[in-house]
Amino acid sequence: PEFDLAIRGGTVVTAGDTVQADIGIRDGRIVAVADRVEGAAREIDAGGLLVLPGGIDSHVHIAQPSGPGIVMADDFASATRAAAAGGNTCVMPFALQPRGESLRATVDAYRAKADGQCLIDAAIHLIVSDPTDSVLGQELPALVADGYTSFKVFMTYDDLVLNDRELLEVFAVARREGARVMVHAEGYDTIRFLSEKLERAGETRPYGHALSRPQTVEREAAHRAISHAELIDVPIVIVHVSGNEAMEQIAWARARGLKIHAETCPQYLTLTAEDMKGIGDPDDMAGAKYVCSPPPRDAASQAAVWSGIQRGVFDVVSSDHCPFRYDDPQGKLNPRARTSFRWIPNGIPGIETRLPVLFSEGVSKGRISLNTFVSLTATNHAKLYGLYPRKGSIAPGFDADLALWDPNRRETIRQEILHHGSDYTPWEGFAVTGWPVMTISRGEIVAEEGRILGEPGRGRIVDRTVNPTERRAD
Ligand code: DUC
Ligand code: ZN
Ligand code: ZN
Ligand code: ZN
Repeated sequence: PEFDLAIRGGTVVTAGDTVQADIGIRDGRIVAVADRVEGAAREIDAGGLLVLPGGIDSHVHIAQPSGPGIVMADDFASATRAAAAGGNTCVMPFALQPRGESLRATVDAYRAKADGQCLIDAAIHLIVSDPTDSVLGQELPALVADGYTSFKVFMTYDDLVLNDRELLEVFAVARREGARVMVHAEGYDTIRFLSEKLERAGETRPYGHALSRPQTVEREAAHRAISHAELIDVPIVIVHVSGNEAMEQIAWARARGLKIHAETCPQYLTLTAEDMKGIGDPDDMAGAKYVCSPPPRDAASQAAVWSGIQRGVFDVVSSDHCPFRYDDPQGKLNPRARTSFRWIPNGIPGIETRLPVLFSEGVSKGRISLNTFVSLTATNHAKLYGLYPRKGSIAPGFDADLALWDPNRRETIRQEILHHGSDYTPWEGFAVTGWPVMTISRGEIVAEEGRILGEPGRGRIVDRTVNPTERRAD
């Protein structure tokens, strides 16, 4: 047969188009998008379904070191299973450099953790925590050349924070090598000042986390990162933008002609700081289930972020999946967590719920078009991080990474239907309209109706190349 697989009768959606078409797949790639595709070894009837590019989640944390006594709830096997069940075909986790270690050793060890585990494809970002001369001068350039073309820097956390000088040095390397920098914009000193003040006042419950990181903390850091990016003349991505304050800085920067990209996440569209109060839950630590950074804000911020999505402020919506177990001494309820919010590990699971939550709240509720959904969840991730034109759209030559959606299916998100390693979901009981019913990775069905198919280890680690036009001399 001419094709290994044909997807027939569906509505094919890309960032630019919505058409009735069949898709022909051979050797894991899309080879035809046409009125009628015939002559396939196997056919899937997509009548009544949407056929979307598989989700790309360019901001997830998997098996990442998280401090003494704390263990992340997902390894590559469970994270990629959960991602596939949630309509994704590619995830981008971070290899985190512990201070004092070489980045190359970090990357090698992280790749070994992924080896033989992945159900779907993954591309690896770096986290630079120790920009020594050899990291800046040799390791980073060599790693970029080897396909690790993006790195994240942090403006807070004891073990990760870079000072302004260090941020500038890393930005300069990114400019020279054509790499993409992601910035966690929250100001370290202000958070310390507020945290200690809250602790002295006895405000140690999970909700103190929100009080310790108000929007000014995020806005100030966003402005500082933008100023550094302007000085170095390098584009940056401000990740996990939570509300209007940081958005205003981004709009201000763009009005100056600066290339600032932005990411937000479902938690900033659907959760609020109030959730960290754990109201209605007899367990007085329940608010810890929602502790993530930046913290979700309030209804006005949710509206601002929606408006930003509609106005094109945001390139991508990622999950920032950063899973810990709740009822676990190595997770949210570690022995120190009750003494202060400061010891609650920051992060929430969301790799499997990102797409259904955004589809339902965005597309089903009429806030965004299907095409915008595809841009925000797949195409722009691929473009921003060097996976395009291999992934992120539906056209001949692209990997056959697809998600078949039933736009009318009603589901209620519950922990018991999810595949992640966490023991809870922040979206427990959240009702959605629209659901991914089949996920296809390079032409192979990897998830169908919540069942996982396909062997762990079939997923590949994707190396990327920098766009030569992004490389610039000093
Ligand atoms: N930043 C992230 O990007 N993820 C989880 C925690 C954090 O601070
Ligand atoms: Zn972050
Ligand atoms: Zn952009
Ligand atoms: Zn993150």
